[in-house]
Amino acid sequence: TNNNQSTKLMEQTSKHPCYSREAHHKYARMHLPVAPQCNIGCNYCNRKYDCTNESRPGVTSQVITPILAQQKFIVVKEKFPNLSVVGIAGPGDALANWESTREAIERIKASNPEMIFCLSTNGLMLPHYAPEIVKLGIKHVTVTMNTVNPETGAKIYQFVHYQGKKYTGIEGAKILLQNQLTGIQYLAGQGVLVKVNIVMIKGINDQEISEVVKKVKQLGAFMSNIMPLIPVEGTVFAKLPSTNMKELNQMRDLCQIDLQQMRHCKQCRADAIGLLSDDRSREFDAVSPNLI
Ligand code: CLF
Ligand code: SF4
Repeated sequence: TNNNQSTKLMEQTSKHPCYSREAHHKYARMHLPVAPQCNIGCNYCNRKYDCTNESRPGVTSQVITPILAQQKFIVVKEKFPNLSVVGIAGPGDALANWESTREAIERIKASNPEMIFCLSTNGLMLPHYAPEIVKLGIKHVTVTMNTVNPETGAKIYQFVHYQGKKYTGIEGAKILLQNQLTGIQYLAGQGVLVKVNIVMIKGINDQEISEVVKKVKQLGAFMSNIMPLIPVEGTVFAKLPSTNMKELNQMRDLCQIDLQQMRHCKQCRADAIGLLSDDRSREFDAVSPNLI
């Protein structure tokens, strides 16, 4: 029944270290870095594959196949009896590599139906894959959405690759925005708990964040997660100031009036393993040595 389903979802969510603050000291998550490609160009992104010291989204030691991901999962689950979530968060976009993302989830799900599966995406391909996401039983999806204004989007996204074409500027930003909005609304309507990640970029989108939060609340989002820009060498935004904790928390407090805020995000690597505050991924590098 619907009631049983929602009780089960609440139980699951209470064990999700990102969706539940109480869970994050108790339950571990594992990211499967099976998604190397991306279909947009964010001005803050610099994906790396061989970095062992950095901890931020987009960084992973290696990209692995779905079969290797399954093998790695078995090893990790042995070590972490408290593993509750298997997530796909890049190092590119989960949906720009849909075949690999789906295969990795299907493989693990077949023998571990109790696992919570989680996806993180820029949302561009949601109108195409959201029905499949729902059919796979995925109930936790994160969409990174930084603005509801295509002019601001044009400052954040260098390009948007969509249906075989490359779009830039406002044109690209509009396509991305439209698909994010359509996707969030569809997923929320299907009972998926959508978390919206927002990168707070001083002087670029920091004045519009509450507008983003209001909009996604209206579409049925479950919570939002405002994260500070990490200025990375070699990116367009390398020289921008980082947002400090005070500014970040003020923005979260303001947005909390509209929507539940995540406040314990650790801006994880694409291959992170363990508790949010204790990444143990380096210990498992040898498990899957094959690069693809
Ligand atoms: Fe991973 Fe993201 Fe799922 Fe969590 S991370 S795909 S929702 S299982 Fe969590 Fe890491 Fe922050 Fe992401 S702390 S970067 S919010
Ligand atoms: Fe990088 Fe993610 Fe943006 Fe793609 S969506 S360019 S992987 S930050």
